[in-house]
Amino acid sequence: MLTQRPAWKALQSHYAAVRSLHLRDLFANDPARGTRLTAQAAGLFLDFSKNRITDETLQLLVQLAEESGLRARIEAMFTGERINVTENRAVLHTALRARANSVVTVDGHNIVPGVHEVLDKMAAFCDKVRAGQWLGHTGKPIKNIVNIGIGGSDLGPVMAYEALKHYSARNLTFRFVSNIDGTDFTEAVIDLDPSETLCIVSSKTFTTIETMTNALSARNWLNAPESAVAKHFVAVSTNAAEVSKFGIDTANMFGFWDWVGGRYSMDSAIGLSTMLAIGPDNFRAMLSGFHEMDEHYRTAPFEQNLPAIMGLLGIWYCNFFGAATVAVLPYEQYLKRFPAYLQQLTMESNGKYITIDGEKVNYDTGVVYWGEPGTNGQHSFYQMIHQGTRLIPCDFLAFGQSLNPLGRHHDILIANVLAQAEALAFGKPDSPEPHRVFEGNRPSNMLFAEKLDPAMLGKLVALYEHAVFTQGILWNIDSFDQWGVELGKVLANRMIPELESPEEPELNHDSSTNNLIRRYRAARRYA
Ligand code: G6Q
Repeated sequence: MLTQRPAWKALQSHYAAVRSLHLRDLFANDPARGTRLTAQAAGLFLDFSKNRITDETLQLLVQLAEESGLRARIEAMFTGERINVTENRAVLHTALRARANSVVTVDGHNIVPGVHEVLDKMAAFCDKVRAGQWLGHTGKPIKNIVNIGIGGSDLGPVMAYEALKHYSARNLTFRFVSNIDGTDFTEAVIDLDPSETLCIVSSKTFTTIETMTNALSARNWLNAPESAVAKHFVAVSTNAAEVSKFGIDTANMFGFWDWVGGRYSMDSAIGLSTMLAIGPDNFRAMLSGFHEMDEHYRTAPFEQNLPAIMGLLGIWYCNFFGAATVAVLPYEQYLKRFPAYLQQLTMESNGKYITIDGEKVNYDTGVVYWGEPGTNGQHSFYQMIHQGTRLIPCDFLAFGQSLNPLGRHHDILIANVLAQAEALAFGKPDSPEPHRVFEGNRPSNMLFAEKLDPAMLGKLVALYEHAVFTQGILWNIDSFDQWGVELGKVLANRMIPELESPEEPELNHDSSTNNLIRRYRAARRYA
């Protein structure tokens, strides 16, 4: 049990001593702090000196990781052990970016050649579409790509498209449809010509109600004979039978495997829209970035290991300071969907109260991830981070170069992110008016890289994937299942006929749900 570990107990008494230390004093008494409490890997620099820690904190957190067997669990993940215990699956998103000559075995079979086969097939397809050689049923080249998917089959593709837009083919239009709300599909295609549009139906299972309903609406929108479907629909899935039932030629299906979790799949064939946007070479550069961070996580000592440090600091704030959230604040407009992407990665992975041994935890797990790009957030919720009553650790992300240099914009942007971290840490204690006092001592990480490119995006995503893994191991939970989303799905499916039935249905829910169903039926106006 986590709370019985010697390092945990040591951290508890250590916390009692550290909680009252102020970053002002920690910096004043230790001029080297700002350069010592840093780490770097693969061109990514992490300054974690503005955290409420001492060298001893880091050492105890690393000890906790060691007592929790983190090193062995990392190897277990990378080598394909079935560490997703509730689904009895291996967890091998790292194999998606393994070098072509490496060997990763699942059930005695090397899976790496299959990964590269799919990548090659994706590349050939993308080259054809990008060259204007993939023609729609009326002979027009494809100009628009619509990715239809939800959850892990949407958030990664949307985030990556936005993040790497600078590198994308601007003659192609990309849209993403996820929500079952008909407005999502309607607005996504409102200005598109179906005869110039390719739909990617992205669904691991090919049974997800939102995706299949949107795919059917897209099929109707195409408004063309059955023979046209193969030219306008491709699938990314593990379920060939359902793909061909839909009418998609399985020659135009891009596969992946049950050892790729949805929220860990943006670098599998689920990234087909990303590859269409940025091209196969850039996609491969992104995979190399992922791989570099994988290697760093697997080999670097925890004291210098970026994902381990970030994961452990998360534990420090969650379990000792009682922080309930982390704000992710990218000072890079192209990363505007990064916080939303991280919400799924972190919260679906670690929002769990049952351990892998089937027991209820007696400590907190998982925190709320949220954020907006800077500087926009500064003009809204930063107030609470600076002067609120709650502790909100922040991850700032900043880059040395703008992808769109424009006058003084980038210097002003970077001055703001550095100033925010400084203000949060050191505050302004000496104002005569209480409302102008900034207590400071509000912790943050600063991630800094030269510029955002495909490889760097891969590194950033892998960094958070492995930070999440680190926490999941210490919390002793299964970071790779998602049973918590099942109940709502079952109940909704049961309710659909009650909403749609022409006769008044007999309702056996609670009185609130019954009443709301009756209200909806009365308000329902469309056919
Ligand atoms: C992610 C989850 C979930 C999943 C979606 C879509 O880890 O498993 O978000 O990605 O429910 O599932 P399909 O790809 O099967 O449609």
